[in-house]
Amino acid sequence: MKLNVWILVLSVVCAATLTGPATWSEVLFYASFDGTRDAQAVGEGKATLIEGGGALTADGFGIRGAALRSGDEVGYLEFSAAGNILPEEGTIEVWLKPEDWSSDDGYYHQYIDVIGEGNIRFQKRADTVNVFWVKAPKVPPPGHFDDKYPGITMRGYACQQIKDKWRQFFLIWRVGEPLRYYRGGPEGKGVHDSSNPAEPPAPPPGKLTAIRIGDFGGAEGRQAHTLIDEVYIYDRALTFEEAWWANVHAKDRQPGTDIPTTFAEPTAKVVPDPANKTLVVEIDSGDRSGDFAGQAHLK
Ligand SMILES: [Ca+2]
Repeated sequence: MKLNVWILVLSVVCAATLTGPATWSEVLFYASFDGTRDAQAVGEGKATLIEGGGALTADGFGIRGAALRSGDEVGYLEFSAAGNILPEEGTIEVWLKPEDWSSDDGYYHQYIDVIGEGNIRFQKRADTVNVFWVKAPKVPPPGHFDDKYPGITMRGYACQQIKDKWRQFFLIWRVGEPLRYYRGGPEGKGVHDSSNPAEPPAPPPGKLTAIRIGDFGGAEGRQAHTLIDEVYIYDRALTFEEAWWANVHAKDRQPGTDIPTTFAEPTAKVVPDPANKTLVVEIDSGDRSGDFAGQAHLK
């Protein structure tokens, strides 16, 4: 009886955490590359073909359906930034698979480059390091990921791109806060947080004009190709738990839609722990903004 009371009380507390104002909004931009290089977008999302504009793979060669094949002599895609990305805050979610190279190939690979007055960029450096940065207008590009000066925040991460392996990346920025960087694999087992909370806060990048997606920026002599699929740009900085959900459901979510508001329902269950002669009440508040979950032990 006492146990039931506890469950009831805890459940009420958990439900109460979900009654705040909803902040969910929408996906600003989505490209599946399933039969088209155009994107589904709220802004001016049509692809502008640059240098050939990439090619579409056969259906089934993407992480889901077909993918964009980009790289040397194939080109990349350019989309308008108008309405498709917000400079102040957002998340870019993208799957990448090196077709014919691995991280130690000695070349730059520029995958996402949002250009304008400032810059939001995700690339692999020649020295195998992945870099994600947000740069203010009129600030020079960094020469190394360890460079620290006003107007730019960035982070270098051990690049784990391996030939023929899909990897998912979440590039998350909010002006005034450190960048966040999560990555996951095709097994759908969630994401790893490779962020560094000690990084300087992201500067305002100013007006952004174009979103470039592909594999470009390599030096002369590079012969590299990369498959790209399921590109989402959100109007907000995703939480770790939202990114986790997006990885787990990469292949079965409704295409182009936001993470469901119900993805984190509150739960409470009682689990016997005979070894310790204890009942454990496992609580998950469902609050994915603060990551509250815990256990209450009743003896
Ligand atoms: Ca696809």
